[in-house]
Amino acid sequence: MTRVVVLTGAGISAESGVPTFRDSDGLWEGHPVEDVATPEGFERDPMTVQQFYDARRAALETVEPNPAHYALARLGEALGDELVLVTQNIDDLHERAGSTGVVHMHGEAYRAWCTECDRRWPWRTTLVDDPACPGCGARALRPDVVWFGEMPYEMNRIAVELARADLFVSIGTSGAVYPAAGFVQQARKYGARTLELNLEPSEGSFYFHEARQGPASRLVPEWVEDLLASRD
Ligand code: BJW
Repeated sequence: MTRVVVLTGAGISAESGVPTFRDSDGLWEGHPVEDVATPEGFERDPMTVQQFYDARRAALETVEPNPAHYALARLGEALGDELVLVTQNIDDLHERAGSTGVVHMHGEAYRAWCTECDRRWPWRTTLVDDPACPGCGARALRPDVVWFGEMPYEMNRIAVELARADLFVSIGTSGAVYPAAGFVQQARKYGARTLELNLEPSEGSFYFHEARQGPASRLVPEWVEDLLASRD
């Protein structure tokens, strides 16, 4: 039995047309990241941040999963509970490709969080118009995503899975953001083999036993085929 933990980042959705975060100009679709992905930025200018997430939520309606998402769904079908798929992405492309039980450690674009009653709701429309919370009626909804300085979701579960993993695979992430960037070291400490699949070497590439460079739409299906063939 091989227990596999896969971590995905923005690079896996890039070929579907979802922009990554760290382009060469250091801006995130024209916004400095600290203006739109920190609680302080939201406090300072909630309308800009809500508009930014409303636009990204709407843009997700126009994109489709790519062969990398489908390959991971196929792997999930074959491995069942032996695969844990953790994503930093807030899009739902893994689910649309057929993956189940995806751990969204940085939250989800299609969810809203009421900071008044602390309940979370499926949300597909806009938040910039300050709608009332369906539970308590307060006008205190924000995107249910994890900003800098906030605690990512399901960290205890992820730590347990990294400690049990035989194989840790990181796909399409720059390794610039913690705690996800530290998962490779956690997994290695407990004896997992580690593999990076990324367009270019990430910031933490040297922590991996092996790093392959190329587009996720090619590398991920190839790796999945190899892994499934080795189990036959
Ligand atoms: C392709 C490709 C293709 C392209 N095929 N590949 C100093 C030192 C260490 C840590 C800190 C520090 N100061 C502060 C911190 C902590 C901070 C942090 O890491 N800051 C860094 C800037 C240093 N982290 C936090 O605050 C986190 N919370 C926290 O630490 O709580 C305390 C804690 C401690 C210990 C345990 C538990 C908790 C919270 C981080 C929240 C990040 N939030 C965001 C926004 C989410 C919502 C949204 O989407 O809007 O998450 S920021 C953004 O970055 C987003 C992403 O998930 C995240 C990572 O980005 P990702 O996915 O790696 O994308 P890119 O663009 O960076 O890279 C894409 C890669 O794909 C590139 O390498 C390309 O080459 C590649 N690629 N096309 C394959 N076709």
